[in-house]
Amino acid sequence: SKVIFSGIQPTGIPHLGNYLGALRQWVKLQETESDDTRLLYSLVDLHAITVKQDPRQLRQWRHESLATLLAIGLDPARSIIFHQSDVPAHSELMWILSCTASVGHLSRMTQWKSKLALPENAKPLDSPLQLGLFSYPVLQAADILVHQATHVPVGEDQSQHLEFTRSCATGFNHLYGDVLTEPETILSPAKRVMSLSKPADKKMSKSDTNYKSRILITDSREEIQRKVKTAVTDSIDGITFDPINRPGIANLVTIMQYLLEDELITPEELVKDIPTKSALKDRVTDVIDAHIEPIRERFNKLMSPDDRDYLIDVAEEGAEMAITSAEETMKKVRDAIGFGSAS
Ligand code: AQP
Repeated sequence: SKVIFSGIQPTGIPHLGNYLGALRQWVKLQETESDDTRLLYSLVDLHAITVKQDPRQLRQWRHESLATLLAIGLDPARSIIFHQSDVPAHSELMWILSCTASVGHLSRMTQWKSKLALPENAKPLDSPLQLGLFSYPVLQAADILVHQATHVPVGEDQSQHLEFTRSCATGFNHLYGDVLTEPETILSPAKRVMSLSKPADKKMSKSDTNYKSRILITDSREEIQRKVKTAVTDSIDGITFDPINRPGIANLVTIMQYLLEDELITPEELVKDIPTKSALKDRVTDVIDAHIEPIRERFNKLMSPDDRDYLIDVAEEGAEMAITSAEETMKKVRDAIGFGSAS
């Protein structure tokens, strides 16, 4: 049967890129998948520490990130929602996979290079690189394979890692027999939402030092308005949809289109009656605000002291179910390798 797994780093409140590229898809799968599909969504805190974190801040982010997952509509009665570090099997399988994973393949991954702002052709030994930042795709492979996921909904930036995950599964199966499942990638239509300050070449990102480059899914109307107002556009008169020559305008229009989710309206039609940049920005602000207002309200309620214990219970129950799911796989893995007594 089907198993869907995905994760998000608890490194701040998710932005519209995370939401449109991944999180909204998670909620939709909850609505469209039949009851026998297992859904697992993880707050991948072990990934968060590949860069320096302040422990108090990380604890706060873990709590807030769980609240955002519930605020967007994930239902703990349907989906297994858990903190990755509560399920030690993820780390155990990572070690096992790293005994067969290829360093050559890992060094072709582009994400550690972009986190260190290195050129694409940089090699691990040329850089001040921590082992964890280099090898975290192996942990990501373990996250997915430990639950025998068949499908993984992610944004386009993760496609390369999914390819690597499949190679980890084949590498293991080649040595030890057919134990691990090769997962398929599910890309949402909003593959890559761009930064509001560098729309031509940077994706919207949590770690961008310019907080105005991203809209958080809990931002107030005023914050949305302020950020959209300062979004970089161009000096061409009027509004046209032209992603190559007008990336700033195109990014705002596609954000609006993804949020409206009306397949019958093309971006060209959307901009047809909008005369000026300021009119476009007003319209975009309205659309974003209308969409995230209920999320923001549920988030604020979940963050109140009254709901603290509820969130702790959700995390505990999620961890328990995720441990059971992971153990089903780990029994087979340990058995295939020769650990434990023969069954
Ligand atoms: N700009 C984006 N457009 C579409 N999808 C995106 N995702 C991230 N940015 C965009 C998708 O969101 C999911 C969770 O992301 P994550 O927090 O685990 O990792 P990330 O890609 O590292 O997110 P950020 O915001 O860019 O964080 P930093 O700045 O730390 O790198 C993933 O499915 C991702 O594809």
